[in-house]
Amino acid sequence: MKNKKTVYATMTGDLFHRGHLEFIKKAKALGDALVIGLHPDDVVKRYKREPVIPFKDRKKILESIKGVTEVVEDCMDYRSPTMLENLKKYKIDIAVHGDDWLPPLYKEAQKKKMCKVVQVPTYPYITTTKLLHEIRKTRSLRNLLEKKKNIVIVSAGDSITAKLIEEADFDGIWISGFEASARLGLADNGTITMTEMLERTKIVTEATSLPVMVDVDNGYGGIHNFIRTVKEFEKIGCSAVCVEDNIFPKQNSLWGGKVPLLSMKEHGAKIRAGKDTQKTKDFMIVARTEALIRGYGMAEAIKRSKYYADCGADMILMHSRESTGKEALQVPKHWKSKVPLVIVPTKFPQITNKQLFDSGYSVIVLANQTERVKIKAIRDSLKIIKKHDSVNPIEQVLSATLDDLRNLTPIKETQEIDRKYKY
Ligand code: SPV
Ligand code: MG
Repeated sequence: MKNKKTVYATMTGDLFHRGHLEFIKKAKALGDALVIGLHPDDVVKRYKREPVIPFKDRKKILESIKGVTEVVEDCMDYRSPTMLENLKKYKIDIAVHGDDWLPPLYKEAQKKKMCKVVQVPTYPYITTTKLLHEIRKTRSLRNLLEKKKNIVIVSAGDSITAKLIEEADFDGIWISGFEASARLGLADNGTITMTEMLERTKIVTEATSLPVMVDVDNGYGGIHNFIRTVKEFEKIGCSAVCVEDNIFPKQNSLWGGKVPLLSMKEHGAKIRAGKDTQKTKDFMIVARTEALIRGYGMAEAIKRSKYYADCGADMILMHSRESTGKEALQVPKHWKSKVPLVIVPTKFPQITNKQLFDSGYSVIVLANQTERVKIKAIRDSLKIIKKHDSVNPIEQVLSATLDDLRNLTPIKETQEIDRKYKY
């Protein structure tokens, strides 16, 4: 009994797959008994995401795997039982972890000489994150809307922001024409081209598995331009495009007074053409009217939206900038159709998402907050660096770590490829 070795491995074990199985085999081969320290749901949520499979089911699955002696709760160091408590309690000889990285608690156990720490090669072909990525790729905004009534999508124009939005568990991504134009040094007045938006959108669709809705302004011209827009954005895996009834050149909706709008019939024709063009049934066209923004009144906004819905629009956005939010909250009361309503609450941030959903909206677009917080953070940081003539003060507080930045690149995937194609 004395010479028997007990091995300990921590695990999330979510969406059990071949990688877990291979890891368990390798861990068991190191000793005679294998204790799995399984992370409860609240713990997983703190360092990763809400697990798909609840703790008690993950535990049952693991207990039924050959080679697993016991499955115990391991709360890392968030609460008891901590990993280090378990190492003592179960008289662990060897703690085992994949060789992709070593968590700080394993390092601590090693340092305190609580047990031996061994790293085994990770199975390179699958991870739960990859599985989720694949599943979500097939998850369209349309599917999501059927399952979940209240959707919040957030703007991203680069892969880091997109990944952070996914990490923060939002439902989807908005590619903002305003932001994209600003990044190119352009005003939001239709100067940006369709291909420039497409390039930026590709980066985001590659980086995340969330549904992506693209602000395609007025479709970059007439019907033919919009047909091409629908073809191109659907091809790269977008879930939806949002097209507004602005004439060319457009003006940003958040400023300026009454300007002429495209005729309702012409915008409707664009939508019909777009719907006839899309290849998959899941792709959505959001028809946006600027009638409220440009002072044409609620009746005109409703009339136009009804017409656009009759032309096949999958969702309606009656854009509002009235700063008390009353106008926006009124819109659903006037909307008798089942076609879902989208809202962009930029100018009335005091109205909560709950209030907007309760009033009848289905989709909330947070159209530029991620970009605006960056501006402020960069500006503040630069002031501090200038003042102290050193980066040290921001390293301590404001800055993400280098590892943080590196982990927002596909570093693991790159390592897997290097391993797979070793020559
Ligand atoms: C955008 O984000 O580009 C939008 C929303 O279209 S707004 O800026 O309010 O027009
Ligand atoms: Mg826009």
